Amino acid sequence: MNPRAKLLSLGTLMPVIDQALEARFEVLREGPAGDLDAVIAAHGGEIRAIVTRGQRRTDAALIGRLPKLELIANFGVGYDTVEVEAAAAQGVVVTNTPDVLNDEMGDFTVGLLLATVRQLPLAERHLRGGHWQKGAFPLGPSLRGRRIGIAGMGRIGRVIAHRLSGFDLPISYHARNRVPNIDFAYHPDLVGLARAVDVLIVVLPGGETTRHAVNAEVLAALGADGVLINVARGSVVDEEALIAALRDGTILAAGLDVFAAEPHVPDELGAMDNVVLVPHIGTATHHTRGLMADLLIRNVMLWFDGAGPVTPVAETPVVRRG
Ligand code: 8YV
Repeated sequence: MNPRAKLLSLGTLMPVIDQALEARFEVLREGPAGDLDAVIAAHGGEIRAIVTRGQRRTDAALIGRLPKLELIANFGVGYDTVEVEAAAAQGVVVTNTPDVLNDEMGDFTVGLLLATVRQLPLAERHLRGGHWQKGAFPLGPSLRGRRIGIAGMGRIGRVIAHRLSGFDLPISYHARNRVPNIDFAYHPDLVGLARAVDVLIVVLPGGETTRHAVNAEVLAALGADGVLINVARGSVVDEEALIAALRDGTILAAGLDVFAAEPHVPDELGAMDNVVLVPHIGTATHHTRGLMADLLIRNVMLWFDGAGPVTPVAETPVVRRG
């Protein structure tokens, strides 16, 4: 019997993924302190796939130490922690888990928007803290009359826009290019979009090209009644500038699922009442994480069956194997 192919599993994956992979592969893992050197020294020449959920970077240095690497399977649609250029240069295919999470992200984003604008967590704290008996929760902001802006009109952005179309509010968007076959107003630059709306929903992909795309200028353009919702990546927003904008009233409020240095969340944000903070849970349901797990497993299995991956990313060409 042929020895099992060696696969490197980075970070904590769902048990269903671990079980499926262990049934077919020799699964190697980082040391207890996240130390990879020992495992690479022992097996680096034979590792043929990496599976990761992006808790640590799969960078050029790591990829370069694995000469037999063929596949990097990323758990998540965003693969900003995988250095795709280095993978492509070495002929390694990268896969992600697109589409199966679009509806969940649409639902979640609407929820976070409403929670932020209608101050639901603050109202709940008011009730649980026993303050209702002493006085009604004060009147607060509304979604009524607002103009919605969506930064990023990819698959998730389009689902969010579709969901919000039922809210009878004008929707406009910014993306690198105008998206065909949609009716929403297009803004070629983000500052222009921020100036035109009162709610800015960020669904841009992460990575260097979008780093701090939402900066002090964008926040100033969003304005004193403005609400920022970030369900994309913490890196897309200049967190320091956001903290300053929330503190000095440059914008009204923010709802954040993602942060610059997760799981660290700046104390300043935690101390503010005009922010809703949740721990990167956009896709965190049994239903959707199950679909993401299935897709990741299928990508790995089909690759090693010689049938090619299901969802390779655009940057890495699929080399059909003989
Ligand atoms: C997950 C995500 O939280 O799909 C993504 O890009 O950010 C989320 O679905 C993450 O990938 C799993 O840790």
